[in-house]
Amino acid sequence: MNILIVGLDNSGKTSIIEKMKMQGNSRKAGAASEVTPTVGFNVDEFSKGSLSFTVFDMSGAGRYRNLWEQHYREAKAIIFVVDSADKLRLCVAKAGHRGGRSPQGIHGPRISSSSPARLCAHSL
Ligand SMILES: Nc1nc2c(ncn2[C@@H]2O[C@H](COP(=O)(O)OP(=O)(O)OP(=O)(O)O)[C@@H](O)[C@H]2O)c(=O)[nH]1
Ligand SMILES: [Mg+2]
Repeated sequence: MNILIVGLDNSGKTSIIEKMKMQGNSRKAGAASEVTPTVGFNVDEFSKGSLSFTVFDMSGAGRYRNLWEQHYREAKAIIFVVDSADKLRLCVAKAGHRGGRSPQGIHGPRISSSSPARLCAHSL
């Protein structure tokens, strides 16, 4: 099952995944201070009981945001991470998570009540 994690750069997507790795203890995970901006995207595998997840951690940097929409169709769930402490860019994130194309190059998933997409507010 593919899970897509998107959101603005520096919103904490990779940090959340690193914490999940530490909890699962599946393999050595980087400490928060070791997390660097993602180039393109990273792929990680997780399992819980009989369920296996393939997590696509997408870069939020402007030049890589066009990669998000290439993965929407195959994603079983989409998580849009927002840094709730980044008040200046909350409106940019809002435009992005509602879908469509924004001037900032965010091609967000269309979120509706029947959509698997979910919003995650991450506070720094
Ligand atoms: N203090 C604090 N810092 C955090 C927390 N989560 C992430 N950070 C820091 O925020 C910065 C950005 O985190 P990333 O996880 O790289 O953000 P990202 O969304 O993956 O960014 P891109 O890969 O560029 O899209 C890093 O320096 C992290 O150490 C948190 O809960 N608390
Ligand atoms: Mg990242």
